[in-house]
Amino acid sequence: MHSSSKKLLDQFANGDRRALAKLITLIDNRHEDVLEVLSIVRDRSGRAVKIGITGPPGSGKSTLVNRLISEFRKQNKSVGVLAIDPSSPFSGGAILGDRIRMQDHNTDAGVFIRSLGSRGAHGGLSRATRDIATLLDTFGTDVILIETVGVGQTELDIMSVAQTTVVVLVPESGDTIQTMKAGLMEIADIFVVNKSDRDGADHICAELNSLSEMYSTHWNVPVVKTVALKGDGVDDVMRRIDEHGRFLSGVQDKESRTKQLLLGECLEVLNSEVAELLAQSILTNKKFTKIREQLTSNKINPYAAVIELKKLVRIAK
Ligand SMILES: Nc1nc2c(ncn2[C@@H]2O[C@H](COP(=O)(O)OP(=O)(O)OP(=O)(O)O)[C@@H](O)[C@H]2O)c(=O)[nH]1
Ligand SMILES: [Mg+2]
Repeated sequence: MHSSSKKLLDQFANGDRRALAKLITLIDNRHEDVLEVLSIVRDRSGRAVKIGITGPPGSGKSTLVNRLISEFRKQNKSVGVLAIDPSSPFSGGAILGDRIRMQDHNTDAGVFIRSLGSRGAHGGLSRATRDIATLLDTFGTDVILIETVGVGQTELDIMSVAQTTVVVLVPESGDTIQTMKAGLMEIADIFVVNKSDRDGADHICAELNSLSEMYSTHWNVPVVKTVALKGDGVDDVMRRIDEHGRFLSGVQDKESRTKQLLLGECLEVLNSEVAELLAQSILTNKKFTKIREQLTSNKINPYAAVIELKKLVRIAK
C-alpha cells in the first residue's frame, strides 16, 4: 500500500472528515490500493444501520430522506446519505435537486451527503455504494440512508446493502403495484404512500395492504401514509424502521442470513474486480486494436470479436 493511503487511513481513524472524502475519491478513481484500504476499513465496520429508500422518480424520496435526517439528528445520531441515480451521468459532486431538498442539513457536521451517478461508479453502482457505505460505517456514522431511483432495478441491488428497505410510492402508483406485485414485496420491508395529500392515497394503501397480507412471510410489511412535504406520517415511518430493526435482530435464521450476505458481498466485489482485470488485460493488448477494426469495418460480428478477444485474456496479478 502507498504511504499516502496509509496516512489517509490514520487520519480517517482519527475522525478526519477530509480524509473520509479523500478515501471516497480514492474509491471513485479505482486507486490500486482500494481493496487493501477497504479490507482494513471493513474489519472495523458493522455498527451502522443502513436503510434503503427506493421508489419511482419524483415520488418524494429525497423529501422524505430530508425529514428522516431531522428525526435521526433529534436522537443525536450521525447520518450519512448516499443519493444514487443510475440514470444520471453526474457523480462525486452534487445532484442539484437532492442538495436543494436536503439543504436543511448542509451545514450540520453530523450529516454527510454524497451523490453517486453512473459515471463515477467504475465497479458498478452497487459496488461503489457498498464501498462508500462501509467507509461511512467505520467512520462512526450511526445511520446510513441510501436513496435510489427506480424500483426493482437489477443494477443496484439495494437489498444486499441495506438491512431495511423503504419503498416510496404515490397515489398514482397503481400500475407499478399491479405489474410488480410479488416483485415489489421482495424488495419492500416498509411501504410508504407519500403525497397522500393527493386523491387516491387510501385506495393505494388498501391495495398495498392486501398485497402485504397475501405475500408477507415472517415480517408483515406495513403500509405508512405520509405527506413528506409537511412531515406528516414521518414519525410513523421512524417507528416502523425501528420495529423492523428489532425484528431482524430477533430472527431465527440470522446466522444463515449473515453467511449469505457475506458470500454475496464477496462475490459482488470479486465480480467487479475480475471485470476490471479482464478489461485491462484486453484493452492493453496490441491485438485489441486490430480486432476492433475488424469489428467496426464489419469484417467480423460482435460474437466473433468476443471469441478473438477472449484469447487475449491474460490475468497477470
Ligand atoms: N404534494 C406533495 N408533493 C410532495 C410531497 N413530497 C414531495 N413532494 C414534491 O415532489 C417533488 C419530488 O420530490 P423529491 O423529494 O425530489 O422526489 P424524489 O423521489 O427524491 O425524486 P428523484 O430523486 O428525482 O426520483 C418535489 O417537488 C417535492 O416538493 C408530498 O408529500 N406531497
Ligand atoms: Mg431524490
